[in-house]
Amino acid sequence: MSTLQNDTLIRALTRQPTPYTPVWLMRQAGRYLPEYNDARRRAGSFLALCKTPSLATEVTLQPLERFRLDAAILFSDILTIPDAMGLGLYFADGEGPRLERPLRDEASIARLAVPDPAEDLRYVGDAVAEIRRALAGRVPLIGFAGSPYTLACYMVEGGASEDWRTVKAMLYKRPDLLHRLLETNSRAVSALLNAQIEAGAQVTMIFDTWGGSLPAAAYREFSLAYMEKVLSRLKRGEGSARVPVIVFTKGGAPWLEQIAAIGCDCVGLDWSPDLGEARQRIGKRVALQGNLDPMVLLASPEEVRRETEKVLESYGSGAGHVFNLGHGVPQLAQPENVEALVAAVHELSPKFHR
Ligand code: 1CP
Repeated sequence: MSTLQNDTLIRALTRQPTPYTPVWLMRQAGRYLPEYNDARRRAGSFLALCKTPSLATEVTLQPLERFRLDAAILFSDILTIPDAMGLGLYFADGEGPRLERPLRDEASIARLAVPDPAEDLRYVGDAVAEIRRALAGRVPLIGFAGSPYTLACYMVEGGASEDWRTVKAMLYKRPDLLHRLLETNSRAVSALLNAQIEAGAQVTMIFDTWGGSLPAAAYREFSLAYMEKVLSRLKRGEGSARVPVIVFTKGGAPWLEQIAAIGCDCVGLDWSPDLGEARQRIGKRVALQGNLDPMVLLASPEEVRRETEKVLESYGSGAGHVFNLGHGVPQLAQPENVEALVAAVHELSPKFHR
């Protein structure tokens, strides 16, 4: 960690003072960048990008060449775990991810094994190591995985869903089966995150994209409890080498206090809560990441700057804020708007750190 030229992200995540608010963006590498689409074409597919460490490295660095971002995030996907479990991940053109063999019965869930990150997911650790070398200490590298529940959503449903009816039906009809799957997933997630940390990831983030689709009690039992298990198994290191952990539940605003209590360093917020109110609720215990509405990136640079300032003002003065969107960069975002966002955070935030 001492080799980092820019450690503002690490400092903000541990609520130490910084000269300005660090900024990175979920999905900062992706289809809104022409150079990403070019690399994807060369690779042949999205999965080939993920599975070829030199290409994953190239794509991870693309947004950093354009914008003054304060972090890199590993180019990969949460669905590499179900892929390594043999569920047959593929991407139909123009559609989201699909699994050939979704889990629908007791036997397939009982058969499921935790993938060995050194074997089936070796390309992930290799990409982390190669990205660290290429970054040469410019900014920290964030590793990530999906939450056990969010992975279960795709694994049971077989793909994206409006209402997640199949996994929720299992939750009510066969909670024992879902618990069994979540236990397997939590072991797979902690093993993959530990492998990323070992390979050089300096921050870890858990994406709980679909936990927010559950009622409060079910969220605690089926999503939050398993993220807590993941955190308890992480080899986070100590002192200046300690790896901070960010937990992001989309739609998790009603449960911020409970999320802040599972042992994470930072809670990621989607665009819905007022950042100042979230800070009042949990800002004494954890750092906060967020929470500009991604759709602001479909407006003009002036509007992006104005909305960015509102988010900074809402958090107010002091340490503990990592600027981000409330969810990923939309595919139709103009790169000049992303540029305006990053520039605005660097220009407008120092006054909140004096
Ligand atoms: O090129 C393409 O067509 C693929 C588009 C794409 C990209 C760029 C997918 C397919 N995944 C990714 C990369 C990705 N996925 C990153 C890279 C790092 C970054 O720059 O941020 C990360 C962190 C993810 C994580 C991810 N994948 C999540 C959690 C975060 C979120 O967006 O909520 C989820 C739910 C996925 C599944 C997934 N993979 C891809 C898509 C389009 C989806 C979402 C499917 C759905 O709508 O349910």
